[in-house]
Amino acid sequence: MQRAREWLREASSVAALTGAGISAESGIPTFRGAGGLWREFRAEDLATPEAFARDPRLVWEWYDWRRGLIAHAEPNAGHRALVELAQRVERFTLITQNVDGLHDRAGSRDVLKVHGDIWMVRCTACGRQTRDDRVPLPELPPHCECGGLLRPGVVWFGEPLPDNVWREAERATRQAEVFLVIGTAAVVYPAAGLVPLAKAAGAKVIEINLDETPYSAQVDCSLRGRAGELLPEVIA
Ligand code: BJW
Ligand code: ZN
Repeated sequence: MQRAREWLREASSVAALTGAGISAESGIPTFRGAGGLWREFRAEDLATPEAFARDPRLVWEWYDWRRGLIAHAEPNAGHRALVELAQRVERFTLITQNVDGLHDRAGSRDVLKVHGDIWMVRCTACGRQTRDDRVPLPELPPHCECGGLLRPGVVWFGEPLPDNVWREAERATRQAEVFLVIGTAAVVYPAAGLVPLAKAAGAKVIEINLDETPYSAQVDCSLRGRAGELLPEVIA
């Protein structure tokens, strides 16, 4: 912990990659592990273009349920610690796999959302993207003004990440002197690949997670515990 604190204090360039674990203390279920199920489905069953093609209503019911949870949740001490860190470091980039928008609501700016945003919808017919904050949605599945079926503005398995966002995430990772990996199982690629990329580019990598991950043995400092408790301590 002490070493990690010093690295962060001395660094002029820091990047952080967050996952579902940072929002767990806000009451948002994670994808994997305890509480990672919705009805009898796993994320891998629902977060795919195939699942949506087969049963758009079922997939939308899952998203509508999650949008309701998120709308009633508040950012926690972990989200807030990253806002504070950004104010102190010369160059700070926040990369998140989360679609919940809690980093924005905590006050983080220019968040790189590599898996999209649950509050955005995109028309599968005309391609129009809009924000829709309504909870619950009045119609499931929702439709566009053009009559086309709307889909959530998120990245499903087998789909490419938004190009510009991903390029920025890679660039920030290569430049980082310190790279924080927070609350992610680090099993979904290409996002998880940012961890070895940071390491190869010479960053000190600090992991914060309740459990071990595939990268725990390779990082420079692995802190075990809750993000909402450890992050405020490590930036202190
Ligand atoms: C705490 C805590 C607390 C809890 N404090 N910690 C075989 C090998 C390698 C790759 C592949 C492969 N087969 C297929 C692939 C590719 C695939 C992939 O990676 N699959 C693996 C699962 C095998 N990847 C893709 O398909 C990606 N696209 C792609 O590769 O495109 C290629 C392409 C190029 C060109 C054209 C076409 C295609 C896309 C991946 C999209 C992932 N999408 C989702 C859904 C987003 C929308 C939504 O939210 O519904 O993203 S899946 C889901 O997993 C979501 C998450 O962002 C993502 C990562 O999950 P995360 O954040 O790690 O959460 P959990 O729940 O897994 O972990 C929580 C962690 O927190 C745990 O470790 C806890 O211990 C910890 N924790 N409480 C601290 N309080
Ligand atoms: Zn349309």
